[in-house]
Amino acid sequence: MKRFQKFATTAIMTAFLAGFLYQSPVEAKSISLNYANFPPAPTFPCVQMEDWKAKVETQTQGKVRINTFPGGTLLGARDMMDGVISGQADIGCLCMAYQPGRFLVTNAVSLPLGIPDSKTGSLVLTDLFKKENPKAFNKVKVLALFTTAPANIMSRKRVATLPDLKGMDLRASGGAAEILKTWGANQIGMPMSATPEALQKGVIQGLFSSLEVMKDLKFAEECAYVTLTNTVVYPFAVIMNLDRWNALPEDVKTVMEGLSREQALWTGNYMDDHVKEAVTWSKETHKVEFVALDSATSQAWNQTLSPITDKWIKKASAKGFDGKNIVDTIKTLIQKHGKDS
Ligand code: DTR
Repeated sequence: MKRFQKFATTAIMTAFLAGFLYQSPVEAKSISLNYANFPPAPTFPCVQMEDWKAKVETQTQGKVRINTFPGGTLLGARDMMDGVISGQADIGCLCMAYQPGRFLVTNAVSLPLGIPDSKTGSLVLTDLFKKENPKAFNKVKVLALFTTAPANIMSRKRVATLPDLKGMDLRASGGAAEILKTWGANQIGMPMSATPEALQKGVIQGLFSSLEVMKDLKFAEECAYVTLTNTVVYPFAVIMNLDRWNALPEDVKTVMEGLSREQALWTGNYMDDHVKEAVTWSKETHKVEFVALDSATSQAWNQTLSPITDKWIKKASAKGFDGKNIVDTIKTLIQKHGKDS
């Protein structure tokens, strides 16, 4: 009996140890990363996040698992950069317009320079970043960059002239905010995630942004009018904590780096198609009126904007950047990528 007990104890111990030491190959190598996003799940930054996640998980054959946190559940819009630097999240989605002073160089794509769509904007931003390698991103790894489609006015009241805009409480951030101020609106800054409530409560009468939110955030229910200005884009970055990046195996880094340009293109195309879909949906479902400015009016509106770029060049130069060169680079890149479309 004693002998049997000894045998059983040894067998159990061996099984326990084997279980302890053995992990399936996938488990042994599995890397888990938390990805924070600030707006709700149906919006384009979260759609991009899910696409990136699926591609990373497939291309690393399950070696990496990405846990996604939409809707500000892990980090809010303005906490994104510092939250990723400090490791509260491993990866985060950053809208640079919410901190225009901090991301001066990359926010230059928000100047009124005529970026025609999200695909062009995303490729321009990706190439600008590669060329300038801005210091503002020294403490993170940048995994992907993209922009929205150009901004238009979504409002409760019809806007067809500059006097219509005078004093209207409209929400915009960064470069787009400068434009609204120039046109005489009462610009109010807040992240997109705070906008649905502000609109419902009447704190704002509309917003200036890309039009996919008419559908994704149901702004078509509140804004009966859209004035087509097709003015500026908002730049975004997917950023990763530097220690977590440095600790990744080389093959995983290669997969993520390989997705950088692909994501600029994918997101650009997704956004441009989705804007068209949102416009059709808004007209059909909510009878939204789309106000097109005639060419003389649109020229007059655009003419008011040229001092914005000059002012930005002066500001950037005062901070030690070659502002004129950055603007010229963006113009050249718009020509280059605008032709690819
Ligand atoms: N236009 C910026 C960025 C933006 C456009 N669409 C979305 C959707 C969700 C979050 C941000 C954005 C803005 O208005 O904030």
